[in-house]
Amino acid sequence: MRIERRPSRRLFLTGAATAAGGLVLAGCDPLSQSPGFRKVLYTGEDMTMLVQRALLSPTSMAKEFPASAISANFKANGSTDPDDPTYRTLAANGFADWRLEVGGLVERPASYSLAELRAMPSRSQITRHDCVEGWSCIGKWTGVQLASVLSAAGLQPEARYILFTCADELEKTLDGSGRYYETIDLEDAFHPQTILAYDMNDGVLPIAHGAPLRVRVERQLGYKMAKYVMRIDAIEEFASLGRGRGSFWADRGYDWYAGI
Ligand SMILES: Nc1nc2c(c(=O)[nH]1)N[C@H]1C(S)=C(S)[C@@H](COP(=O)(O)O)O[C@H]1N2
Ligand SMILES: [Mo]
Repeated sequence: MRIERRPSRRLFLTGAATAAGGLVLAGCDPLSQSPGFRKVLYTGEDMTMLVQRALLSPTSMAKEFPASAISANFKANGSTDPDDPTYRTLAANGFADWRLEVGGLVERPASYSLAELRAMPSRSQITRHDCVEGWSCIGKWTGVQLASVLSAAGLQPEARYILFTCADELEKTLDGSGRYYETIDLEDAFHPQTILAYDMNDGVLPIAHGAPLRVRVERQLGYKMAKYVMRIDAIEEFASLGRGRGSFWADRGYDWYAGI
C-alpha cells in the first residue's frame, strides 16, 4: 500500500488562514548505513504515518508541561558548535548581523533580523523532546510561529513542503552533502506549536541548542527540529535535494515522517 505523502492542499488553505494567528530506532549511528536496515525503515515508514495521521487530527496538540517539569539538564545533541566560517563570524558578533532568509515558492521573499523576529507575536511552550536515540528532556521554548512567517511571505500554489537550511555540516564531505537540512509538510508547518525558537528556558537560545534560531516541531522526533536555521524555503518536492529523502537523517535511513 502506498500512502500519499502530500497532504491535500485544500486542508491547508483552510487551516492556514486560522493558523496565522512505535518503533524507536537507535540514534544517529552507523547502523543506519546498512542497506537492509534502510529497507526495513522505508517499509515501516508509510504504515507509521498512516496510523498516526488517522489517529491524530491535523490540529492535535503535543502535550505541554508545567514549569516544574523542566529538565535541569537538557542534553545537547548532534552539532553543538558549528565550525562553518560564516556562522562563526555571526556568532562572534552575538548574531547581530544574522538574518533569516525566507524564499523559494513564496509571493514575497523576506529577510528578518533577530530583533525583527522578536518583535513579532511570540508563543511559549514547555514540551518533551524525544530523541530517536532513546532519551527525552523537557524544555521551554519561545519563538515566532512558523505560520506567521509563512503567511507574511505568502505561499505560491505549488508549495508543498518547507525546507530549513542549517549552518552546520554534521558530516564532513567534499561536496557539501553533509550539511544539515530538514523538510516538513504544510500540516506541520502551520501547526500552532511549530515555532522558530530564539529563547530556551527563558534565556537566549544557547549555541549548543541551535542559536540563534531553531525549529520546534513538537509532534515529531528530535531530529526534525533543525538547529542553526539560516534560511527557510517553500518547495514543491525534495527529491532533488541532498540524497533525495528530504532531510539529513532521512538521507541516512531514518523516517522522513518522525511522528511520536
Ligand atoms: N542543524 C542541526 N539540527 C539538529 C541536529 C544537528 O546535528 N544539526 N541534531 C538533531 C537531533 S538528532 C536532535 S535530538 C536535536 C537535539 O537538539 P538539542 O541539541 O537542543 O538537544 O536537534 C536536531 N537538530
Ligand atoms: Mo536526535
